[in-house]
Amino acid sequence: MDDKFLRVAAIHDLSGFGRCSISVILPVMSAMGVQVCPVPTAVLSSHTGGLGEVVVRDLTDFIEPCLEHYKRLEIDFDCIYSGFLNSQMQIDSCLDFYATYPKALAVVDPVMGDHGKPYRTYTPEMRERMKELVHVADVITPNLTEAAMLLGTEYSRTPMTRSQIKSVLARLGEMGPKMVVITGVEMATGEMANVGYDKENGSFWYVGCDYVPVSYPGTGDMFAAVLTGGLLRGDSLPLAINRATRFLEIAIKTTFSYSTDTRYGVMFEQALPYLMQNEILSGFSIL
Ligand code: PXL
Repeated sequence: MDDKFLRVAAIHDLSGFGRCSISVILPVMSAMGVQVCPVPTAVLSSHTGGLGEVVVRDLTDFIEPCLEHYKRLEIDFDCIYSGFLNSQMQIDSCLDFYATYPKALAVVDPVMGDHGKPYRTYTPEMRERMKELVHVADVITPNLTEAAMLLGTEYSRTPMTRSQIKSVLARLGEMGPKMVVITGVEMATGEMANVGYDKENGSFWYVGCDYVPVSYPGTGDMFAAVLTGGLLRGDSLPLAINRATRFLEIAIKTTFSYSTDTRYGVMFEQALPYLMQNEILSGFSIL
């Protein structure tokens, strides 16, 4: 009976304070009617974005036995979704998860950095090996920093033309995934956008969003969670990007209106009912 409903294994960290990773993925996907089974890669007192000395407990030795337990239970997953990883060995464990459930939607959020810089804990070896996860993924959701790391190009803050971002999407598609979504792209027109590429039908998509002059941690996690929930519920790629973009826009603008400390993350809790409406959207266009 329970198997009729959508179930996701989310291989990500659990950060207590600051609204990122499992702390946002769980409520967001639950609101979308999707069951999340967290597979924590580490437990942290907060995210690592400027909140001082963080208390961390690595869980590298937890992931593989966790997978073994799920195999013994003979439960199935509709999606395996990996995000923030805490060691190189965890990349092997993620590869094992993807290989064990070949029919599941393989979502890889290649969390590695932001604003042109790698996160402190992401070693050059881990960044190199992230390509192995991208290779087996159905869907990847890098920001522009992560896209540059994957492609081995220089990160540039210069706004992009439509043809430039299409080329980035297509080159990431050549690395393996069927769908590529890049978040937080500043366009030469001055607009901010999230863009996508569906390799199977060769389509490129554009969803613009209102610019807010601050940046919050965890927005990439929240975006990937809504996108994944949407795809699992049957959204086309542009519909899912549109849904994730609108949700983030509501949550970010609400937060900005309160002038809170940006390190505390996005006040998305009041916006969760939006995800329950399963509204049909049309705010996307061809890229
Ligand atoms: O949102 C990405 C993320 C996830 N997990 C941890 C982080 C960050 C970004 O800073 O520190 C622990």
